[in-house]
Amino acid sequence: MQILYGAKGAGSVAPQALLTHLEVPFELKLISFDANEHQSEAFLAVNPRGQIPVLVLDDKSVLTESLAIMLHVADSHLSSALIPAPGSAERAQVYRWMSFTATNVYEGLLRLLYPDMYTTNSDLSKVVESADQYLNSAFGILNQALSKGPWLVGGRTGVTDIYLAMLLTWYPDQQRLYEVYTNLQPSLKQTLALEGVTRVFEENELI
Ligand SMILES: N[C@@H](CCC(=O)N[C@@H](CS)C(=O)NCC(=O)O)C(=O)O
Repeated sequence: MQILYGAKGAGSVAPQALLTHLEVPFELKLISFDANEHQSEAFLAVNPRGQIPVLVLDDKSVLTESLAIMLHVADSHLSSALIPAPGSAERAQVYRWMSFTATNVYEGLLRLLYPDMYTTNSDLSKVVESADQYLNSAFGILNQALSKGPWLVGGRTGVTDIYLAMLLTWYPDQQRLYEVYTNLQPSLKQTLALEGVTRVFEENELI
């Protein structure tokens, strides 16, 4: 059985929601950042980067990086219609928006929420300020992309939307986020309507 290493409310939520929605059997192994388990010898042997999520596949190979995990799981269930066919123009858009959200939104949120990781200066305010600007620019672009309907690709909710939903719920000022970028909340709601997804987000206390 596949093993998903994760932490409550953290980057494992999107893979957990995807696997749950697809009814893929998996074991969830939660690690505690408070107890520094991500820096333990045992966990570093799994992911030397000391980060979650990690998916250990049935053949025991280790897959790190949330983007890779999401695409691999969706690819393994092409009939679910959560990801368009390889080589199609729509699949290209999945690559575009998964990369965009992983590199702009995920990374921007890490800077916003954990500014101490990005500076040696005791004044964290500049890191926070620039991260917020960076994120808002990305949210504006996503808001525009969602103007045609509450999904990023292909006229239906898919793997990119599940990934985005996790990231949206991390932004500290949820009220402002959805007031300013009015297409984001309809996208989140559509994604939460997928079977099993609301339960995972609730268990992780993201909603
Ligand atoms: N690029 C990685 C980022 C993963 C990441 O930053 N995970 C966080 C939790 S959301 C983590 O494990 N942080 C612990 C650390 O960086 O020491 C991915 O997309 O999977």
